[in-house]
Amino acid sequence: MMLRIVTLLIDLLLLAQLALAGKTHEFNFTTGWVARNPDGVKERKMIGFNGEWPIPEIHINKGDRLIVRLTNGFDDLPTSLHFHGFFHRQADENMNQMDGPPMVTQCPIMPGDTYVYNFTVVNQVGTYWIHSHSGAQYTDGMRTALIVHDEDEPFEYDEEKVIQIGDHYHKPYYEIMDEFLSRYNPTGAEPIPQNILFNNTVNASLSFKPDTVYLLRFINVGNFISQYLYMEDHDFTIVEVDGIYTRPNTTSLLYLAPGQRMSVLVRSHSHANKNYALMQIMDETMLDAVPPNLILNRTNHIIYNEDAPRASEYYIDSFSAVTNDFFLTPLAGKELLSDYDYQISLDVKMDNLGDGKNYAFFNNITYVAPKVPTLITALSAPEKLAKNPAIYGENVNAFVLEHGEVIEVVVNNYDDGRHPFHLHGHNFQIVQKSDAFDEDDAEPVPYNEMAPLMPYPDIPMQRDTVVLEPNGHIVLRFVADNPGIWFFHCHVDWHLEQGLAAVFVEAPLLLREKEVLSQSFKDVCSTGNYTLSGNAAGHDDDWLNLAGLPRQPKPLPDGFTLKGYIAFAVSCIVGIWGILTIVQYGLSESLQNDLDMYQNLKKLLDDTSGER
Ligand SMILES: *[C@@H]1O[C@H](CO)[C@@H](O)[C@H](O)[C@H]1NC(C)=O
Ligand SMILES: *[C@@H]1O[C@H](CO)[C@@H](O)[C@H](O)[C@H]1NC(C)=O
Ligand SMILES: *[C@@H]1O[C@H](CO)[C@@H](O)[C@H](O)[C@H]1NC(C)=O
Ligand SMILES: *[C@@H]1O[C@H](CO)[C@@H](O)[C@H](O)[C@H]1NC(C)=O
Ligand SMILES: *[C@@H]1O[C@H](CO)[C@@H](O)[C@H](O)[C@H]1NC(C)=O
Ligand SMILES: *[C@@H]1O[C@H](CO)[C@@H](O)[C@H](O)[C@H]1NC(C)=O
Ligand SMILES: *[C@@H]1O[C@H](CO)[C@@H](O)[C@H](O)[C@H]1NC(C)=O
Ligand SMILES: *[C@@H]1O[C@H](CO)[C@@H](O)[C@H](O)[C@H]1NC(C)=O
Ligand SMILES: [Cu+2]
Repeated sequence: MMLRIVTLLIDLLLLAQLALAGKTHEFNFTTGWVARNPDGVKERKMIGFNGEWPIPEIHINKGDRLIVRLTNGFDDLPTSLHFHGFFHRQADENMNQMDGPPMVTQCPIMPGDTYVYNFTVVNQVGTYWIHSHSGAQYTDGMRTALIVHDEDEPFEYDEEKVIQIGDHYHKPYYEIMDEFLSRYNPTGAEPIPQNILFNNTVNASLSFKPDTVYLLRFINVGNFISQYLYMEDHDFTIVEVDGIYTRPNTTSLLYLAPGQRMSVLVRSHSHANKNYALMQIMDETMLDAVPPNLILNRTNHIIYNEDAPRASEYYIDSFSAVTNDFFLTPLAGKELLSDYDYQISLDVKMDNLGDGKNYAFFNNITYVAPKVPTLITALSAPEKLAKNPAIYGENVNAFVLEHGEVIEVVVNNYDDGRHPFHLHGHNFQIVQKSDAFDEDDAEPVPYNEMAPLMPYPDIPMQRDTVVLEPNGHIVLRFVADNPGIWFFHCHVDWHLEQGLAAVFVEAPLLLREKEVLSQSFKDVCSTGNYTLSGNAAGHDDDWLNLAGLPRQPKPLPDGFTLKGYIAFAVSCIVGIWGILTIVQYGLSESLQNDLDMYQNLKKLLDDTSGER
């Protein structure tokens, strides 16, 4: 007995010490629109905090507490904030409610209301970022870097620079979304950005001193397009990827998809009197069509000597030397999780539903937010039902994970687009990662457990965002050691809006023991009229009654394919306007790639239907 009390006291002392060790960083942020001209081409409104944009970077140390009071300063939009890459796992309690995605782990923050994000960063270091998880708000600037410094960094450098890269649109996200998720865009062609930014500007320069080692932390904070990065006459030594230290790997060419981070060491030249180019180039294969006026690359400037001319753009022959993250090795050397206890297999498809809009699917289900945040459902359900996927609603793609299981997630791409998949609350081992199958008429190549395409790595790479290649597959493994409701989704924000998401309900019974909802959480739900108890359809009398559950639209009628739909839409117009010849000409071209055709079709439909 005595001994137990003594150990308990020692534990308490240790806990108190831990709590004292960290500093608290407090921020009060109010969202709002601010006029800016990031690319020098067009002034537009961006989403800033406290009237400021770009939003200042946040730097903290391992073990510190972060308190962000996020006030919704919009007139008419809900909001929320995600701490990308954080596990929210604390020694004594769970902090799933700090993760950010609305209707998954919290209620949306309504205009005028404030939600308090408050958690310590335990055992995580490196390069992270924060961004809105509502609508596509981060596309419009509601994002910034969050760096967790580590006293025991396993590499040395003289200076650090954080660089956010991303795509940039001239219209606000909600206007783009209306046009994108519309029956007038039946192929689901993604909105084409007008530009790419380098740390929220263009033609940027970084000053370099001779004989200096720089740590450059790159973060792709964009919505859609991945980017290549390379520097004239300098190499990059990769040392960290998504918060995971890696064995140093030297390369000349990086690739970052939205959500991904890479930190590299760059040693500057000794006798440098000239300046060099740091290039960023769009992965144009992600675009359905490349408009002639689109600038696919940007030259940024490494300045050794202010008096010397700036470098002009620097060409490379091909992108084939790009670092493949599958072959990187985490420094910690965690071995392959041998075999799995539970396998989740997800087939990615894009297709139209009966409303003519183009959606994205996992296993034929497109994510439709429930009426009650999934975390609330997990915490409020009768204990015997908390593990029943039915109560979470069929349109959230809920998978219930048992505590301690090795989970294998197989994602097969039946689409010819690239999709960077991001898992909240964990990082995962990349066990398989196929190449792209993107030649004309390529067939999807799903994962075949009996004949994997590559040898399983002994020490697989770990990260939190990984690119699924066109028609290819990825296989990921992680241990379900972090009770919570964790979103798994494509980080192309347009694709998330199309429904490319699933929800992992991890160890709900343990979660209920360790997650205590804050007053702020409850207040925000109350302002939005969200219940604190209920299944996905809002019922807490009969938990298996899902009447009124938000569901995906009905499929297109049988035999109604995309082509059929377009032909149908077109023939209606033809009937009305008798412009058969123009339309036939249009149809004889490849529909998929003919933007003009779409513009015309859209205009015709706009003109003929009074609905819009
Ligand atoms: C942030 O807001 C809280 C609550 O309104 C207030 O107590 C605190 O002083 C504010 N902090 C800063 C840094 O403005
Ligand atoms: C960036 O550089 C390009 C090419 O030199 C130039 O046309 C453009 O005006 C510059 N934009 C800004 C905002 O400096
Ligand atoms: C943040 O959380 C800590 C630990 O639960 C608590 O002591 C503190 O009062 C909280 N701060 C705010 C502003 O909610
Ligand atoms: C990038 O932008 C942030 C925020 O405006 C700024 O604090 C930082 O110094 C910039 N980084 C570089 C490398 O210029
Ligand atoms: C950059 O893009 C332009 C077209 O937008 C192209 O003419 C030029 O060759 C590209 N430069 C590099 C370095 O790829
Ligand atoms: C560096 O990465 C490449 C693939 O991008 C891989 O082939 C090589 O083995 C790696 N080298 C080391 C030392 O990790
Ligand atoms: C999706 O629907 C198709 C066609 O109805 C069917 O063949 C396929 O098995 C379904 N896939 C899954 C994973 O349910
Ligand atoms: C919540 O309900 C109240 C009373 O019915 C209503 O006045 C308010 O507009 C509702 N709020 C929201 C966000 O729907
Ligand atoms: Cu995607």
